[in-house]
Amino acid sequence: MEFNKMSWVLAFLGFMFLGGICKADGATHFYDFVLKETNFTRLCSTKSILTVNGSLPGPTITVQKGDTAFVNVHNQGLYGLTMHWHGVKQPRNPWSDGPENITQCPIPVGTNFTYEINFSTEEGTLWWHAHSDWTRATVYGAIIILPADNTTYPFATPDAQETLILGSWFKGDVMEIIEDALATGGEPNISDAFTINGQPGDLYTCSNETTYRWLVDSGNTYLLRVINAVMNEEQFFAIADHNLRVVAQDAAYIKPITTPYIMITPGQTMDILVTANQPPSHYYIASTSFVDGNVTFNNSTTTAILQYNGNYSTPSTTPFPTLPDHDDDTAAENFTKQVRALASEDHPISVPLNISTSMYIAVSINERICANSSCAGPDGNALSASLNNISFQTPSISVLQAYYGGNTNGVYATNFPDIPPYFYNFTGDFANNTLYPSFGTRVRMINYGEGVEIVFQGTSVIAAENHPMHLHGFSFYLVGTGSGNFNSTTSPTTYNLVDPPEVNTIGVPKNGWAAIRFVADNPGVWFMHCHLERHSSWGMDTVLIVRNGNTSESTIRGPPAYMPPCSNS
Ligand SMILES: *[C@@H]1O[C@H](CO)[C@@H](O)[C@H](O)[C@H]1NC(C)=O
Ligand SMILES: *[C@@H]1O[C@H](CO)[C@@H](O)[C@H](O)[C@H]1NC(C)=O
Ligand SMILES: *[C@@H]1O[C@H](CO)[C@@H](O)[C@H](O)[C@H]1NC(C)=O
Ligand SMILES: *[C@@H]1O[C@H](CO)[C@@H](O)[C@H](O)[C@H]1NC(C)=O
Ligand SMILES: *[C@@H]1O[C@H](CO)[C@@H](O)[C@H](O)[C@H]1NC(C)=O
Ligand SMILES: *[C@@H]1O[C@H](CO)[C@@H](O)[C@H](O)[C@H]1NC(C)=O
Ligand SMILES: *[C@@H]1O[C@H](CO)[C@@H](O)[C@H](O)[C@H]1NC(C)=O
Ligand SMILES: *[C@@H]1O[C@H](CO)[C@@H](O)[C@H](O)[C@H]1NC(C)=O
Ligand SMILES: *[C@@H]1O[C@H](CO)[C@@H](O)[C@H](O)[C@H]1NC(C)=O
Ligand SMILES: *[C@@H]1O[C@H](CO)[C@@H](O)[C@H](O)[C@H]1NC(C)=O
Ligand SMILES: *[C@@H]1O[C@H](CO)[C@@H](O)[C@H](O)[C@H]1NC(C)=O
Ligand SMILES: *[C@@H]1O[C@H](CO)[C@@H](O)[C@H](O)[C@H]1NC(C)=O
Ligand SMILES: [Cu+2]
Repeated sequence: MEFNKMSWVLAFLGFMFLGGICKADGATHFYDFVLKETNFTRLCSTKSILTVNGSLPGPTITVQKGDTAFVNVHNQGLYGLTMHWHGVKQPRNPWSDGPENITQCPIPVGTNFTYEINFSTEEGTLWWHAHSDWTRATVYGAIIILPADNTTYPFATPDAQETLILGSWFKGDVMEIIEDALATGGEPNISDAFTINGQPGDLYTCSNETTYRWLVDSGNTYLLRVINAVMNEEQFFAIADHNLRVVAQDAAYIKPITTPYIMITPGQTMDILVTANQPPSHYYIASTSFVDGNVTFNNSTTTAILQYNGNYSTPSTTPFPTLPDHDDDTAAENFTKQVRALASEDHPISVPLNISTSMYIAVSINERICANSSCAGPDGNALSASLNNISFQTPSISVLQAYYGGNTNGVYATNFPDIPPYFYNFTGDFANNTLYPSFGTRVRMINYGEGVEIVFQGTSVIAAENHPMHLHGFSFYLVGTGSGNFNSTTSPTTYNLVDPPEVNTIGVPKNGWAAIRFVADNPGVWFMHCHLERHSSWGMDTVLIVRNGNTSESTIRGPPAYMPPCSNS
């Protein structure tokens, strides 16, 4: 299929006129993504899934730091949906950020929408995924951001690169799975496999012929990009007999960590140096879930094979890496506590020290009361989830459209609370009044330029577990984590304000807290949510709206000439 080059020219001109500025540096890239149903065979059966261009994972977007990419998404699927460029800050440009009915309405079937992806400070690995219901289960791919011209990696240039994307495979239809779960109020079905680059691997039935193989040359050092696109479980990941040297997380460099395994939450990306320094052979690469809550989860293990090139006899047994137990908090923490920003002269950081906006957000699983205990969740109620006891309701007109047009009535309210409604021992026996949230579309308005601190407080309501919180429009500094309740006097004394990692997704420890900081220097409408998909579906979400500053450079851009329509606008 040929796409009209004229539409690219028009999109580009629109960008020049409406965007105002066109950066002198930075190249422009154009991609066409065709969303369509495609048959895939996995786990002994064939089913039709939504893909980009028929591939799983979808196409890789490769740019250099500071570039711009235009992605024209042609929806030839069965339902409307949106796309998101996870971890790309999109300065002043929420129009292309993507979460459904937050920054845009779905792209209707049979139409196209061009996203403009503005790369700024990001360098390393990010990813893209659909951002409508559970469509991201099959609609995802890598974003590789290479150093800008005349700059290099802060380590010896690797001999070659490789990308491994961790995913979930469901035998059923993902849209039906979440619809059914929301209708009954119970837990959605767990996935049937985890995958590496779309393949379950040798430990699943009918999968060993297609196990993903990464071919390496003895002696080479590779830059391995690992992306966690799994739907509902955090992951441990390791390669047999090969240490991992982690050098970046969420497209920002860190002080190198040498480790036998990593813990990576859905939404996170890690850049890892791997040297092929073992006897030429085959070695298993494996990934399995890290879930520390009393919840049902997929406990299976996906594998790929690291296979050395050359002449040697195929080993009779392939070494398998040691992965921590599924609920091993200590192992997860041992890794994540080591992560510190590189914070070098070439890659400086700037941690906000003056905080003018503080929020303390309780993160909970809840119940929605069902008449006659008729639902399939605990106590005959429906499962739900909340931030500060507000369970987020997705509007049917985009929050951005309402905000920009000044017509917010009935779309959202600006009273998202800065503190939980009740203070109690959040990590102890939960109070009954926190079990049932209220429901609404409440956002937090933030003035341009504020120094913002958000402390996420994990709670034990229904089931304490680690939650990967993700913020759109920003990367932020993870200045502290701890167990138990956050104490506003003692906890901040433990902060790392020297070299905290600059990330876009963090695991809030089970029955613990995590503190993040950022400067609100990106005007727009920015979704904030748990990246465990079922929690987000249950309402563990909110929206931060950063107001315009006083200059054109601190003002949200105008909308592109065409935005997908909201059906009742
Ligand atoms: C996707 O497929 C379309 C139609 O075949 C093609 O024009 C486009 O270049 C493909 N995109 C990528 C990123 O491969
Ligand atoms: C997918 O498979 C189904 C059932 O096997 C078949 O009816 C359908 O035509 C296939 N679709 C495509 C696009 O090949
Ligand atoms: C994309 O959509 C625009 C307007 O929405 C339309 O003018 C154009 O023809 C479409 N292009 C393709 C290739 O479908
Ligand atoms: C990179 O360096 C070359 C040679 O020094 C110079 O001509 C070019 O302008 C530089 N490019 C950038 C983007 O700075
Ligand atoms: C896959 O497993 C089958 C059955 O155990 C075996 O016969 C076959 O050789 C295996 N294929 C590969 C590529 O390992
Ligand atoms: C785990 O959850 C189940 C219900 O989902 C409950 O019956 C059980 O008591 C819980 N176990 C613990 C240790 O909390
Ligand atoms: C994995 O989960 C299944 C249920 O889904 C359970 O039967 C099995 O015992 C679990 N295995 C391990 C090792 O936890
Ligand atoms: C975590 O680190 C501590 C101290 O370095 C060590 O004693 C412990 O064995 C580690 N635990 C795991 C599960 O790696
Ligand atoms: C988004 O809004 C549209 C109407 O514009 C509605 O059809 C759709 O269901 C909404 N999506 C969600 C996730 O609520
Ligand atoms: C909160 O509850 C936990 C678990 O019961 C307990 O260990 C902790 O001491 C309690 N904290 C306070 C401040 O009471
Ligand atoms: C909590 O409150 C609800 C509604 O008021 C009530 O039905 C339920 O029995 C209470 N549960 C406990 C454990 O107190
Ligand atoms: C915070 O810690 C201080 C010092 O240990 C203590 O006096 C205070 O009671 C704690 N505050 C809360 C809310 O637990
Ligand atoms: Cu969560």
